Amino acid sequence: HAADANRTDLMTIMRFVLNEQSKHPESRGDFTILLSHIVLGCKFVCSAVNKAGLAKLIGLAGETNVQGEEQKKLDVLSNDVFVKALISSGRTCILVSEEDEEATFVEPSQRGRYVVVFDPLDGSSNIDCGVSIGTIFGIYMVKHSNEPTLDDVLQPGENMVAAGYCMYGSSCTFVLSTGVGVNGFTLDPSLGEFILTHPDIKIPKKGKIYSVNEGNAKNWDGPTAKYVEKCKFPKDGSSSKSLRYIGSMVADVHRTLLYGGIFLYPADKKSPNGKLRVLYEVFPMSFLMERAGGQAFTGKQRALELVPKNVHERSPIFLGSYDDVEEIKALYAAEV
Ligand code: AHM
Ligand code: MG
Repeated sequence: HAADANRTDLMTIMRFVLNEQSKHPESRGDFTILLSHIVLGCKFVCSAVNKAGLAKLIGLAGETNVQGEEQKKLDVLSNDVFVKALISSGRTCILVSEEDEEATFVEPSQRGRYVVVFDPLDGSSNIDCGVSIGTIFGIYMVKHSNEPTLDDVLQPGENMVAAGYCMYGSSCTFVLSTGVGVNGFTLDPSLGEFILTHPDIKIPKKGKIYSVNEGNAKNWDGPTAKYVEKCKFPKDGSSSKSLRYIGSMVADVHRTLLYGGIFLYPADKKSPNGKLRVLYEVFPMSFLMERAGGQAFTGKQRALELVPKNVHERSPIFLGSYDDVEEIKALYAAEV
């Protein structure tokens, strides 16, 4: 379908989620309210990210704000906004953020049924040069709502009820799965609304791109090294793959989801568990990949079956097109 420039029937993200919820008569609208607070956080971060370069230039010109304090760092600012938005939604009971050492337990008067794990601003090494960064989140339902404990957070990824990310790039894109299918929304800045632009995203079954930090190659394990060698020098007559690596997980995964291919953050000798965090990086992205028809593998098991033992645990991850992940699984299986 050609895009209709005069479209008058706008499917906003809130309308979309309300529609989905109306299919579940037992739903009380709590999820929609929670999501509206996450969306607000993303809009705030989007606007802050867009102004960041400017604020910096003004700072360089010798300006400080009225209190004479330095600008709050963007990742700290984003975290503050999300924590406050999530608590004030009245629908959360535990929050785990990459920025906070400990999980936050919401006090009983503001407590709800959802656990939210998130990385408020991932890819921070890319902030200062204006490269795409993003927010990643996953949502669980609390198991024992009267007395929430860490046990409610340390659940396998397959228990998530929803996951998504927002990418602050050349446009601001919000990708969400509430369990069935994956949908993408683009912020219309003049409306301040996310509009459905990528309905029912399906990742191509096989891709032509691999995405990995090859600077770590000397420390890779056998299967990872073999796989990447195969991407460059295929022996089965297929053409070699292209390499794309932004170093910003949201951007690398977003491209993988739309164009197909594989994203790897493998184990290496220096970091035996890789770099990426299970709860708020590996799980949400694995959840989206599976819902879009792809796969996510840790080198040992299906990523979503992992049971984390602590909130900031890391895991190696290989995710993307079904057939491409199948190949890396076969190489690990041949190892043992
Ligand atoms: P961060 O949470 O400190 O920003 O690190 C996470 C980022 C991911 O976005 C990205 O996939 C990865 O780090 C890149 O790591 P590397 O620079 O080692 O390739
Ligand atoms: Mg991160």
